[in-house]
Amino acid sequence: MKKLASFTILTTIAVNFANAQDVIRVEKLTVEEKQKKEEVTKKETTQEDVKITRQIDLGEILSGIYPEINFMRKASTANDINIRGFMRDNINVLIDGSKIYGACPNRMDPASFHVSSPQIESIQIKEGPFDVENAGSLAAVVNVKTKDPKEGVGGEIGGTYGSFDYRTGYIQGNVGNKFVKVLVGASNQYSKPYESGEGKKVTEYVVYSTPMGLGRYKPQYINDKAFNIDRIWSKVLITPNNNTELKLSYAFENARNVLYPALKMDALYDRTNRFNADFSLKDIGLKLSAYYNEVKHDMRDTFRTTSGNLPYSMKTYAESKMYGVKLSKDINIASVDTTFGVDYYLRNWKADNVQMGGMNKNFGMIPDVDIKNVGFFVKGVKDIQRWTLSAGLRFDYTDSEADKNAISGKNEDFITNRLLTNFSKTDSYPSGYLLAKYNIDKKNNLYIGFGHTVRVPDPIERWIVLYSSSFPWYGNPNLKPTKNNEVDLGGEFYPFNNLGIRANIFYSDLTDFIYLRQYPAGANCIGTGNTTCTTYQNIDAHIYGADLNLFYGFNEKISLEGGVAYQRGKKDSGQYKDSDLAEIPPLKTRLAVRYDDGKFYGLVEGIYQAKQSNVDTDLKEFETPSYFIMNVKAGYTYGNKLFVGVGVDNLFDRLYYNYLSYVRDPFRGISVSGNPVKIPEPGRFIYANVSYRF
Ligand SMILES: [Cu+2]
Repeated sequence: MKKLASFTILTTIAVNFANAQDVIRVEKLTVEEKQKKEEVTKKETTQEDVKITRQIDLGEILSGIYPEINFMRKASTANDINIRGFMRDNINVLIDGSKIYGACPNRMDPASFHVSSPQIESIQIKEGPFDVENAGSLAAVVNVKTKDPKEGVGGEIGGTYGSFDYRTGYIQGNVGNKFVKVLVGASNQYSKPYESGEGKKVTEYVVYSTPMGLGRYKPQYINDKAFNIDRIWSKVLITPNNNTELKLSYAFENARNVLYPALKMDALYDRTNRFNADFSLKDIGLKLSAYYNEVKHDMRDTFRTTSGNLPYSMKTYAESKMYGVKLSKDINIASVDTTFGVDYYLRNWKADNVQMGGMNKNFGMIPDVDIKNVGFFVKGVKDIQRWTLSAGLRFDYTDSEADKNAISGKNEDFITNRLLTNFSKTDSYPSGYLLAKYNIDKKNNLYIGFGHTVRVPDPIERWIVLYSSSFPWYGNPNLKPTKNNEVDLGGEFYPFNNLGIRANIFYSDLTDFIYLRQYPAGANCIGTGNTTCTTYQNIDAHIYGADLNLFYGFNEKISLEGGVAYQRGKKDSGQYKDSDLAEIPPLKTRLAVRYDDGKFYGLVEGIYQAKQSNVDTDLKEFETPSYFIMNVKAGYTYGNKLFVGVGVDNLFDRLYYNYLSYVRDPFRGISVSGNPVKIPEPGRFIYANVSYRF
């Protein structure tokens, strides 16, 4: 029982990953901890090991562990993460501390898509408004840390084979001595479109009405590729002495033929280059990092009937670029562990759209927008008897500018109709938090925290322009940044040595929340008749919720894990008929029994998600029924070198839908009946993982 107590009490959910010894650690840091000193306790209570999964994408993996995390289903991969009801730029997703943004205006390539599981060392999730080290962490921050090279010579080769011709393969090698270490890896991930629980290909659900008739996949693409992704990555670690560290990394990703049944186009390619440089002097707590990343994205309706005999009828080409630097320094002032920092980033985003096979050139769909941000932050942690007190403060200055001259063709109508009058905007704002944790004893604790966070409107929300005769879509340059005032309360409790409970509740009061606004065409928009215009508005809203996770150890080998989360969102201002906020996932629960003796591993889990009837009918959201599915998995580790795992997701082959299974306006496909085209989740999915370390 002693082993159990010092073990990952609450939440060791070994979802499978490639290698028994080489799992991905997922850490949830709800409360700011005193650095270093409390590291050990933190890991005990908040770490999840991801051991065996289909490894399809981060959204699915995280949503399988934490009930308060959900994902938006648009394709077989590349799912967007939703944390406690917050999505898109309302949460910050970082790779090695660097900001990265997808290029696609329809979020085909969210930040979390630009890193794959064999590259990942650990994932840190901080829910709530408690991050001042990064600009724009409105409601949560997720930092994906990639693997560092190690000393010695070694490597790993592995792969997954599964239903619907899903296959991944990867190899990575490592060589290094005390002074310099190098890691290089490569992978491929491929799949055909999956089948739902009723045995239909996901591509067959795509039947939507278009002005020309019906839009669907051409017969030859119904069972062709769903995605084919190549990745390479490399990292060099130089340590001239124990105190100094220089890390340089580069990664490339080429995703081809990614089908997005929930959208009207598919990605022909999505190419990413990521560079990171990190320098640190440990004795004086100095860190300097710089990064650059770029994504080039080409999407078309080539695989759909809407393209007819043309190579495509509509196409968008988009590019996103990020440049960033950050300098931080740890100082102990009057026994308070303090960190000061300054950071800068430049985010550039542009997109051009063409329609009618190239006849209508809607250039400047995202008009070459630059967002430049400078931020200063300070944070500190101090222990006073049983209390751990922490606080952070940040100040940001942001300059956002669009290039009016990038807008041409029919898109100029938005300028002539005076819907877009303003092409530059500056915002400056403070943010910060206060947290108090009361340590009842070594393990039991309670905390309360308050945070005020801000995020600037993204380039789409302020400046997108997309001419269309039926759904013109344009940004609102006068949008104000969204402000979140949030209170979080929670704790960790161990009533018995073998029972752990972690619970959190939060209430988020949102001012100037950025929300879609739709209205019929008229004097205030382009188009006539049945045209619906889509833009953005600031509204006041609130989101609240709770989650609870528990762990019970029957003995050292068998344990029970349970989790439940609920969140609700309401509008408080703006012109609305329906006060429910869109895209808020319903109640989700998870219960699992696990066996783990170090060699054999087995897990049976049940996931239930309730019906969602709190939908925003103003944005034409629809109710989604509840579902219950079961997953099983088992693995065996041989001699610490070979790992073999097998799993079956959705064991009973249920047909079910994630509530976030269709795109809210303006880009969704509407079926002939007028309902949105919803994308079902995969049916029974059988897979096997093998990995070997050398
Ligand atoms: Cu796209």
